[in-house]
Amino acid sequence: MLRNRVEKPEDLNPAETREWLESLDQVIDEGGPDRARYLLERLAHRAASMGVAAALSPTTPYLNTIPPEEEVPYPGDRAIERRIKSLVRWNAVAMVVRANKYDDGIGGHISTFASSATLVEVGMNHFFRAKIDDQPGDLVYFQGHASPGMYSRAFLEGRISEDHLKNFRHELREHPGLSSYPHPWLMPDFWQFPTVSMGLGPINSIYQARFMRYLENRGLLKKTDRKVWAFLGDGETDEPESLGALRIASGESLDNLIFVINCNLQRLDGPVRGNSNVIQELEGVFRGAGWNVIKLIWGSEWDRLLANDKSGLLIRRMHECVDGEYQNYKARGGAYVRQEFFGKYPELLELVAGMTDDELARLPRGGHDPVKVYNAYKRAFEHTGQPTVVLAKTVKGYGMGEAGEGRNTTHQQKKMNEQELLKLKQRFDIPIPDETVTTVSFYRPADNSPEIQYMKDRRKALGGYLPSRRPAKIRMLVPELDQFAESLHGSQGRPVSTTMALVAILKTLLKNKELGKNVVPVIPDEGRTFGMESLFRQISIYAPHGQLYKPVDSEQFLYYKEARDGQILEEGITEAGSMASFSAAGTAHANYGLPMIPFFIYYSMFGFQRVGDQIWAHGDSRGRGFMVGATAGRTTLNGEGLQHEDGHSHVHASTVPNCISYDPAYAYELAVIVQDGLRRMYGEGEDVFYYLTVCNENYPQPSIPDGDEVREGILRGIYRVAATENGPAKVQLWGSASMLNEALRAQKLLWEKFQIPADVWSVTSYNELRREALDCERWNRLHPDQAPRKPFIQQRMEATQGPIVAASDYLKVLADQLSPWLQGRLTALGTDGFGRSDSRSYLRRFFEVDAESITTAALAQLARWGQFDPQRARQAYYDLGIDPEKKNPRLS
Ligand SMILES: Cc1ncc(C[n+]2csc(CCOP(=O)(O)OP(=O)(O)O)c2C)c(N)n1
Ligand SMILES: [Mg+2]
Repeated sequence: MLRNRVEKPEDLNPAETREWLESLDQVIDEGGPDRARYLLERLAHRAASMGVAAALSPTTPYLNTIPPEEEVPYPGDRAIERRIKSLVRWNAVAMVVRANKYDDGIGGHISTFASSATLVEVGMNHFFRAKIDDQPGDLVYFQGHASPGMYSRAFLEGRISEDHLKNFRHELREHPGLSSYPHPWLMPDFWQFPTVSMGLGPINSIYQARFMRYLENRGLLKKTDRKVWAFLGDGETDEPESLGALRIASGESLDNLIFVINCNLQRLDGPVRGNSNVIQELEGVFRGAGWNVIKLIWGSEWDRLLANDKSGLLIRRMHECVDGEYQNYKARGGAYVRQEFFGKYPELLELVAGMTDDELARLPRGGHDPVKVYNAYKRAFEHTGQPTVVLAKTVKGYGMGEAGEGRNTTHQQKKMNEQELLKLKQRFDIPIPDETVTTVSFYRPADNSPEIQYMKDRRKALGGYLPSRRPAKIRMLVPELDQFAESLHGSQGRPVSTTMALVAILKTLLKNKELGKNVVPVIPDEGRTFGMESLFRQISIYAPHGQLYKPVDSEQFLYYKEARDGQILEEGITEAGSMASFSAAGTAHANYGLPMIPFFIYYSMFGFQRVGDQIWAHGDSRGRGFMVGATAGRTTLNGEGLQHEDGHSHVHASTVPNCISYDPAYAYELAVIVQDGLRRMYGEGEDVFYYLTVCNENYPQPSIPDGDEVREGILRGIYRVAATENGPAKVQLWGSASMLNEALRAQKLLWEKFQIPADVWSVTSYNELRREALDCERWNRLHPDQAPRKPFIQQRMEATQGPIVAASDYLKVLADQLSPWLQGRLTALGTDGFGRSDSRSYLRRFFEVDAESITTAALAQLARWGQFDPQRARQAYYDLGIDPEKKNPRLS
């Protein structure tokens, strides 16, 4: 059955039913709704214990949650607010229509904001508070493609100019432009949250509300009644990210979170749930997940009809219709509504006999009725103990009439002709001259007009304008490098992995007086895998309700400790949730004025390729912090095989412009990188974030060689770790992370078996080397008359000789990125192909990145260069146990 309602069974004993209902009425009258709810719950329990399954439905009738008698009067001036809203509507439409008139196909959306204007305006005039004094205000996630509405309002508020509006989607011209969607990267003083990739707003807002509580519970932020509001599309709820984290919000009693779902019943191609009813479906989902649900379906004019309908048929008819039909009622006009909706029952036709077709067409939906919206928001705001969702029924393309109201094509409607625009003006009584309409001009009343004054006064009362991004200037005193002594001075022969080294660095930071409390470890259920369990006890796991049980390992010193002020965000198995926490923490300087330092430590395979879109959004958000891909490297994570062994995250990382990535081999490299990262992000306030891979292979960690050159090389991406002792090097061997050990072993093999001297280099970041080389090249291209700049990689390699063989645990393309600056010297070895379950030595042989493969590759290159006998080079494969005819790992 497609309909998501439970069909009502036949009433076998109406008199008995009536008695029960009357008793309930009496309870509500005498004891109030809470008492009634209590009794119903008791009844449901009793019924369940007697085998009456699912006695209560997850949905309530298709009516407004708040009955008219419980509504409070509207606190604002409705007439002036309507005029303001009409002006906002007009300029939003004009912006898109103009943009496409002068630049066909530039895009933009009209119909989405048309449907959500009242939802946004009521919030802007009465609820959304900006930062007041040092108190951060509400955080509002606006629906991304409703951006014209936000720009239009900002224009009326006097925050952006007419030039801005004219240059909507013209960001690159001489005048200031407006970005298509909310992008803090592009408009850093305006947008806070990049929401336009559907699903990211919802999940990020949940974790934002959670992080707000985390800061409060840890005593870092004063507790206030500030809220996180998130506007979602109903189609957007199909994204797994939208609904996948509802549990977090209810489980942690996030009554600081309010979702407003704009249920215009349509998405891009057509109806969201043509055959059923999206509001009922969402009600069931949210109620089941423990949220407070406020349905806002019918506008005030329906109250009278409902009150006058003694037959009960109106509610029945409301239930019978599916969303596809509701869409028709708005697209096809009043006569159609009379015939198809009310016409089903003579009693209902009678009910609306005194109404004109026009009045029937205009019977408003709840989301377009300011009184209803105000009441829903007020109740949501006051609700405690649970997050709230407001399910607001609206019309997509509201007011666009034949140009798009309720039409399947409306989402992409970007043009309206003069007649359609004039109708729009009439429809909303937009207070603008006709000429403004015909020329599709923008319109802003004078500063001292009642409309502008009202808008400004309301925003002033609510603390200022929104959206508005105001990052705190970050100038933290970051620890000097010598504070990481443990990492710098080697492990004295003890085998230690870079994961352990990272944990040691983290512990050092946690103890730091200046910034220890700002560190936010974020772990998706892999703490033990990475040897971090000692932190559980040391700094505790965040649990807003504390630890309500005696942990099973409580007898042990390092037990699983949860606490209300715990510092670790132990997320459970959700990389998406963890990434959302990482972003909330990494942007805390902008949203709360607090420079938090997140370390998101996870299985590297489940990072970039799993939550890449969120990482991209983190970059857009100008987020800071360290992402740490642990158990990295396709051949270094042995045993786990195809779906676990990451050999490409660094390639992904290279695509995010402000993500700085490193693949370090040694503990001291990590210390240098983390210290410099802290300096750049938290000392200097740079808008970058870091991606580090760490591995679980244990080997002795050397101490840092002397000299500034080493530190510089680590940070810029390459430095020499072992010069040959055996005469001038004929080959250059590059290794990264665990592969550096293979390169060192190859150096030995080359000398001992073939008397070829080689230098060995640690490449900490191919990505950074390439970026710098590209920057130089670009500068040279733009300045042909000046002495060319030399990329760092060329500076380092020009005085060396022989072929270069690079071995990494990642795709060959990672090293190949540097080929343009190496005059054909480079042979890249890497791990292209699906991983396998086996031990490291087999994996490295399979992918041809082990010492023997490096050695033979070097000999093969020397042979091609005429510096080594080709027959000997071929024989070397057999001598070193490699079958040159072995299968290609790329697709075997
Ligand atoms: C992840 C993702 N997929 C696809 C899109 C393209 N897209 C933009 S808006 C839209 C339809 C949105 O429908 P809905 O969420 O119901 O919002 P409405 O415009 O109806 O308010 C789509 C498919 C996107 N922005 N993000
Ligand atoms: Mg929609």
